[in-house]
Amino acid sequence: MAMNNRSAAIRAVLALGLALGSPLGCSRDEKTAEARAATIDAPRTAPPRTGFMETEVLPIDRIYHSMEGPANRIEVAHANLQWVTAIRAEVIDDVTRQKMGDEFFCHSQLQLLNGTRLLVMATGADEIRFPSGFAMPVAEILQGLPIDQRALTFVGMVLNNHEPEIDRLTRVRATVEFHLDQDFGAAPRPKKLYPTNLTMFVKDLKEYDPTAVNDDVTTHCALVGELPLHWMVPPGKQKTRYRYQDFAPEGRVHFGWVHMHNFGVYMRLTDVTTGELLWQADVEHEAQRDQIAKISHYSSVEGFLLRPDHVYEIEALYDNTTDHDINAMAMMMLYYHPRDDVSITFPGGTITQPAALVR
Ligand SMILES: [Cu+2]
Repeated sequence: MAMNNRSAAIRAVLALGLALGSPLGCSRDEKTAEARAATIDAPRTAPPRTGFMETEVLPIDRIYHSMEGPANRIEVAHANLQWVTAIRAEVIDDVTRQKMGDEFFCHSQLQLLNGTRLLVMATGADEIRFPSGFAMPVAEILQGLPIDQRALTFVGMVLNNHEPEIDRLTRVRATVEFHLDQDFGAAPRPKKLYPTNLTMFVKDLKEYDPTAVNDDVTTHCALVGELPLHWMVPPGKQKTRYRYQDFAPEGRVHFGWVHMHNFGVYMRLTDVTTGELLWQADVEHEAQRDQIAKISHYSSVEGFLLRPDHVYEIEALYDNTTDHDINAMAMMMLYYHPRDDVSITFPGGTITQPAALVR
């Protein structure tokens, strides 16, 4: 995901809304003692605060395919993002301020200066909403970094696959939902979620060795750029797989989504050590044109276990129903709660590397 450099003009546009809920208080009602006891243990459910952030203007005046569109990065204020529970991104028309179609949205993210993408949204997955009782401690993650690294940026990229005769000024806007720590009073805090990602890597077709081929999987692909994470799919079906181990501390995954391009069918995650299929994201396409409508996500209070001593495998299926090559990616974003509620920070600059543990 190549981006513009960090904008020299730092523009903090995070507007902080006020909590809408009434303060938590005691009410003299008819509840039984038992019901009251249950209420005391429940986490506070006051509605979250909301904030907004927007890129600079991004003109769309021709076809831009995935990863090719205009993009912009701004710095956002992060001190109040103490417990982020949801974020949603959309492309808006800068003149009318109205939301445009999802087909103009490529991706958007909240990112650290070292490149770590904390919260990412992309085509077909424009909203992250953690299950109840979970949140990302964004401000705390920033506090765990060296002082010159404590900046949070917001990136948005637009695209246009369908309208060659277009001329519009757009922006990517995100709405973030969060709580201040003080909002919880004496109540328990949410369980902390941290990001990790599993990217599909392929081998360059130039080094193809037919003796090492597994017949149900494509191991070598024509690369789009230098990196083996963006490749071409010839007409027909193509399945790729990649294995990971020790990519995150032990914990449980409670939210996940995947990024695929048009003609993606599914991406799935298997615990090879136990043989268990942990989850599968299915891609829905629009009926009338080549456009992802929606990609299913994973969200669970129960979650599934990640262990550093287990081997995990991602598998992606594409079905290119056109008569020409198309380009592809497959990336799985997972949000996990570390065992023993340890705090995680990301000094290393990439979230595919094991993160540093801070107790
Ligand atoms: Cu992509």
